[in-house]
Amino acid sequence: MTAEVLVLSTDDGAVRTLTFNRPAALNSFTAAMHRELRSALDHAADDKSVRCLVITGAGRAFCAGQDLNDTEMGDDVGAVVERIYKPLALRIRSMPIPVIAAVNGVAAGAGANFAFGCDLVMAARSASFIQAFSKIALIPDCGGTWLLPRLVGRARALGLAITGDKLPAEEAERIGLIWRCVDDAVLMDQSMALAQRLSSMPVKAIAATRRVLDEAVMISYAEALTLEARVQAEMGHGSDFHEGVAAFLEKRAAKFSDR
Ligand code: T3D
Repeated sequence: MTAEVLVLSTDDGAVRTLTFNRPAALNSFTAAMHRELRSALDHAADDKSVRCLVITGAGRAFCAGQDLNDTEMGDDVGAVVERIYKPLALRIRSMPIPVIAAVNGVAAGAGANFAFGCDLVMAARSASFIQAFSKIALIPDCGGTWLLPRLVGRARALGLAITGDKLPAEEAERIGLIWRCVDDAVLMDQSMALAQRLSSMPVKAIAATRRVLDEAVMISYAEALTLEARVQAEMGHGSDFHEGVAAFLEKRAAKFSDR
């Protein structure tokens, strides 16, 4: 008997799509699914032909967070967060390429915060986001405590985390928690169109933009300006910068290749 693939991977040009594939359990994370996801993310990061990643879920959910039935994880919740969710949150935030979460249905617990850790979140109109942690006497993890207040401010972050109420995708877009809410029927087409567009952009500069924005919220204005100068120097030495300027001056489309 062949084992079921828990994270499907397909390529379309320079765009790789990863699909969580445990629909019967709303794509909740088991230890086995974590192993496949981590391996798939590492492969996408290492594969120079991949220039944008889309992550979505099979069936009616994006991801319902930790699988609460999975015995392989063990009882030590803190150890699971340290060993699994912390590296996952760091991995997604340090990908060398842009990452789009195409949220096709409910995203709960670590499933929601994993999506918020992606660079752009596209969500189907029927999708929703739930900070399910408080319902089981936990705190938001997978980066939620850091991401939520930065995305929507302390009042909304605390409200969402304390109540664990379901936040519809339209409302998530309205309060700035996600990039776009679109009709269910066009979620994948629009996510793929965005991914194709990003894959032809200077992805190294996109990844650097994410890194500097994340660092800038924790340092002073003067330090942020110094950081900008340092990273801009790095970008200025890239062949993408020279190609972008040359393409502009020659009135042609740029062909970016740095990663
Ligand atoms: O070690 C650690 O735990 C630390 C790490 C923590 C990170 C976390 O993510 S903690 C948060 C864990 N997630 C949750 O608490 C969410 C639990 N799920 C729900 O609250 C609901 O399922 C949803 C609101 C997401 C969706 O509700 P609904 O009514 O649309 O679907 P449902 O009927 O509840 O679920 C459908 C099936 O999926 C059902 O199985 P069944 O009865 O058909 O065999 C349900 O048990 C299963 N399922 C959904 N979420 C999970 C799950 N099974 C295991 N774990 C889940 N998280």
